[in-house]
Amino acid sequence: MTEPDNSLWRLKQRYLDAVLNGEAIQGELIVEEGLKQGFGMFDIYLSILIPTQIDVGQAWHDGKVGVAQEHLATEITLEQMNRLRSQIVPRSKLGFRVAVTSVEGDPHFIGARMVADFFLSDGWDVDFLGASTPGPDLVELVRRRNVDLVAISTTTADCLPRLEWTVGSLATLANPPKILLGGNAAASMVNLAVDIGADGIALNLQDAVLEGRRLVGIANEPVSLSDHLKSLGRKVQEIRRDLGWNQQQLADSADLDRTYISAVEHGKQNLTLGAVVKLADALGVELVQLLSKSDRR
Ligand code: B12
Repeated sequence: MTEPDNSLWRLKQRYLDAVLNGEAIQGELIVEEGLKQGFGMFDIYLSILIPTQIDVGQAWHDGKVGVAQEHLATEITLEQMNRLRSQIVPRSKLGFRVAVTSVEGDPHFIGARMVADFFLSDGWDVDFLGASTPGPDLVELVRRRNVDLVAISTTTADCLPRLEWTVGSLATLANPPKILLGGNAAASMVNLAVDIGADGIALNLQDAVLEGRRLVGIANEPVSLSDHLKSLGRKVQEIRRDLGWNQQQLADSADLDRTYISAVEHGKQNLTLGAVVKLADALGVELVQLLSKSDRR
């Protein structure tokens, strides 16, 4: 597949090289460059940090990089996440508390940390507990802090028995929280949530927050104009990439300026209806597909 002017993709490739070479400062500069280009924290998580972690994991799995190199790369990414998190400006407080952790026995916590960051930015009070919280301690904390939602990440399948125990124990609390599952092992088992008595499962960061909201009953909050524009921008970019087009090709086809397309894709352009129609026509999709609230196509 061609990856023409896709600047995020290029940043990701450079970031991957940097972390694999252990160049922390270079990694930071690339993230900084992304921010200067107008990408937000979420673009950087979704299009740079996550794909990099997956590629690092693959390289490790294939024996191309050693454990120490993987650890170094992962630490650089955690450092960038810490930096990006410090810049989060949460939406107004929702008044709901979520506790996020990986299941007992599971040392993977980067996915859980990202989920926690998405909740933070959505206005939740977030208790991030890190990796491998012992089940009984988690239950006690949830009881004591009146947690509304517990989000548990499970990456390796051998932790599933402990996940089941934890979910079962949380359900016995006098004021039981809603329980949301996620992570590689959870995601590979379609009926897992139902089977073990959890309330929901989500496969990615955006759906984690949507599902969390739905579970505690705040799913139907009005979406701000800025969120609509970001969502529309993401869809335009996704469909354009699927077509293998660069921004100039889309601009030509829609009879719009390339800088306009760039602003749209970054969620920074308050489009006229006429421009949305032109974009939908050029991309060959129905208008409603660009305007619907869901990120899924
Ligand atoms: C970094 C890493 C580690 C680090 C973890 C460091 C840390 N602080 O987290 C360390 C070195 C500790 C580690 C250890 C091991 N690892 Co490891 N690790 C990885 C690696 C390279 C990256 C993980 C990562 O950060 N991914 C990026 C995040 C963002 O992705 P994610 O976790 O999937 O999260 C996304 C979604 O799943 C979802 N999500 C995640 N959590 C949640 C939670 C909720 C509630 C929701 C809604 C959504 C959600 O949102 C995220 C964004 O989309 C992966 C490779 C890979 N492909 O992922 C292997 C990988 C996960 N590890 C693997 C393995 C096998 C291990 C070990 C067992 C290896 C060993 N033989 O020792 C050990 C575990 C030992 C143990 N005690 O159990 C396998 C897992 C295979 C499997 N499914 O069983 C992988 C896939 C590598 C591979 N290809 O074989 N690992």
